[in-house]
Amino acid sequence: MIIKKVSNLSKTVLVIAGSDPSGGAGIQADLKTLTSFGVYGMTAITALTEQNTKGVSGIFEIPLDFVVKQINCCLSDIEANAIKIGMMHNANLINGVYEALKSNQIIGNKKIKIILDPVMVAKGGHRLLKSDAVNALKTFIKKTNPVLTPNIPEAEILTGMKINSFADMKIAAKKIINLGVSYVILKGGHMNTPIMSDLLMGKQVIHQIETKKIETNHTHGTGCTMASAIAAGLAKSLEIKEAFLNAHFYVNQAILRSPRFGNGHGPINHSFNIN
Ligand code: PXL
Repeated sequence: MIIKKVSNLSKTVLVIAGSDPSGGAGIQADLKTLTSFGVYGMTAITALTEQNTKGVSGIFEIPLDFVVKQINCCLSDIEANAIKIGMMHNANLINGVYEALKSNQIIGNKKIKIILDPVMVAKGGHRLLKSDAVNALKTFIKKTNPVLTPNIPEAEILTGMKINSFADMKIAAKKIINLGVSYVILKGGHMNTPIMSDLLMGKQVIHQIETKKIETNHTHGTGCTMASAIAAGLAKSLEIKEAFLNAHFYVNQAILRSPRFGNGHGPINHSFNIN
């Protein structure tokens, strides 16, 4: 006899991002995070990277038409409750992804949130976004009104200002709102202070979480993970503040419980909450 059980999976996220074969960042981190939040993940891969915990040594760009085919085949079959976007390495790809989201009626659809992690440089310094593509990314932001999740270096590039304090973070966040985002989540992990702060800002909300900085090398993929955790929360229709608090807690705990793999910047523990 076949016993049918009720599925505990009802919400879905389409991730458009690059692959990290070492499993800590990129698409691999995204899928692990979504799974641990009980959300079904689909992927459209923009690039394959050659990397491990010691750094990125190569990038193989997937041709735009095949990235678009991946987006179309997912969205024409399975509805997405949120779209999470990570590494988009050049202007042509950024523009093509916009057109694909538009033709699938994602743009302007209030029910489907877009979470954009403006990935620019990997931990070891390898560029994941070509320097001449920053303007295309800004145009993409203006046209898609995403929830944007920059870290400090990315926020500095997007705003043209230096960020050295919590007060600077607030000024930068306001400037980023003016780029057209619906909410900005500015991650403060790059600040050299014993207390770090993550900041959520929208036109009507502002919320700051302060935590003790964990001194560790094992933080590979924290950016991708944070953005996917927020996407999971928004796919489940949580309010942005609750999605932000849950995502911050998840990343913090996953760092504390890192498996200490590899010889460089090791991965975090995406499955600490699954047993
Ligand atoms: O964390 C930024 C990032 C995003 N996407 C891919 C990556 C990295 C960092 O290494 O490899 C594919």
